[in-house]
Amino acid sequence: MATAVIRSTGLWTPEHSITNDELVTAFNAYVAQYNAQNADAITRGELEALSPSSAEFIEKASGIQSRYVLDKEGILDVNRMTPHLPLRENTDISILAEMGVKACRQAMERADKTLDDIDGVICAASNMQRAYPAMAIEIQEALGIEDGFGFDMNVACSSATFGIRTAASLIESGGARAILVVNPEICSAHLNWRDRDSHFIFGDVATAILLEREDLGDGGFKILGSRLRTKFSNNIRNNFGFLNRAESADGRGDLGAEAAKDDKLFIQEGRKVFKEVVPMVSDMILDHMGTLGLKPEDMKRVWLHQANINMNLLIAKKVFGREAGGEDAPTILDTYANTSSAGSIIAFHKHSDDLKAGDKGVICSFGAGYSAGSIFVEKLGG
Ligand code: CO8
Repeated sequence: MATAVIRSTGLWTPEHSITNDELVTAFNAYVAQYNAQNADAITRGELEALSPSSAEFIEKASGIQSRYVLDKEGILDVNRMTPHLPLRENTDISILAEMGVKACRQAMERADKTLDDIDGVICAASNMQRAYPAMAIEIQEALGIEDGFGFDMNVACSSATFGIRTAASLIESGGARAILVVNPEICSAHLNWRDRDSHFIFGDVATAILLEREDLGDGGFKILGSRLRTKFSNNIRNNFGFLNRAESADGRGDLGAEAAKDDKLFIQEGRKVFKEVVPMVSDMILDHMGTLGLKPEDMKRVWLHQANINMNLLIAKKVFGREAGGEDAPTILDTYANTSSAGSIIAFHKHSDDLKAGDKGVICSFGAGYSAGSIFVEKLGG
């Protein structure tokens, strides 16, 4: 059986960034406006007054200091609090595909690969822009891969690791020579920016991973083993979907109003997620490590999903069996926030060049589903 390697990665970061202070200023202006407009109902006890957010809380509870977004203005506009991403013609490239293409091109450049080297595109992300045609096929078309295939998959925050496993299987079984796994994430469009508990959590980005059969090139990271796990949980949920129109009493399908309802956006029980996911993920990594005959001291680095700094420090401590720091488990959520499936790939992209041939590490995702994936890798020479 052939061996698959991660030959390179690509990263596209939006131009605009929002600091916690900017975000909290806008949120608190909304709170003041809401409370003033509903003062009578609040006094009568019919409505609850909203509480202000705080930049100190956000950084302490999550480690996030800022986030990149596609549209800053729409999010900070107190009367909108949603990014403005104008509708494009069907003849124009869609926004998700455009982001994905940029990340793919960088991954191809870094691996010195041409379009003729690539057989497939897997678009693996939390939210697709539409049901069909597949985003992956549009990315394949925009890149110019004439003879190949593309398909979409969604495993929420674990989409990238599940995508890597899928691409590696295709390569190992002879179904493809090289595959681009691409993770365009527009988290800002399915985040409720009016919700104090979660308004600070997400950012936008696109990453790409180029996987190839080992004998077709040099360098990169050999995949030593991969493991995928899921366990159903309602603690992270988004009820937006094609049934929303049919669910509405009048069947008129006012998707605008439906989509703005809170449960049609990201909702979570953050505390429960924290408590349940930390053991699930650390046990998975340690068990997988044992199966591969590896010990904590054999591990150079863990590139973890980027949701919460405290969560990552706890997982890294369990994996290494000692206090772990930024060298062991790099953090990118301080400037990117949670970018769903792309988080662990950004960490890998930015913090893997310094590894030496033979160094080992694990890329690990976790999130909605629950879903978790671990990809153990070893740096190749060349
Ligand atoms: N400002 C000030 N105070 C606040 C704020 C705020 N913004 N928000 C809450 N508080 C208050 C609360 O009211 C509470 O007050 P009190 O103690 O008086 O009741 C206090 O702060 C503590 O609140 P919490 O218990 O909620 O705070 P936590 O310490 O638990 O921190 C976190 C909240 C940061 C959300 C934390 O629980 C966390 O990070 N949990 C893990 C979450 C996680 O990993 N989720 C994964 C989701 S990502 C994923 O799977 C991808 C989904 C698909 C992508 C979707 C894209 C949109």
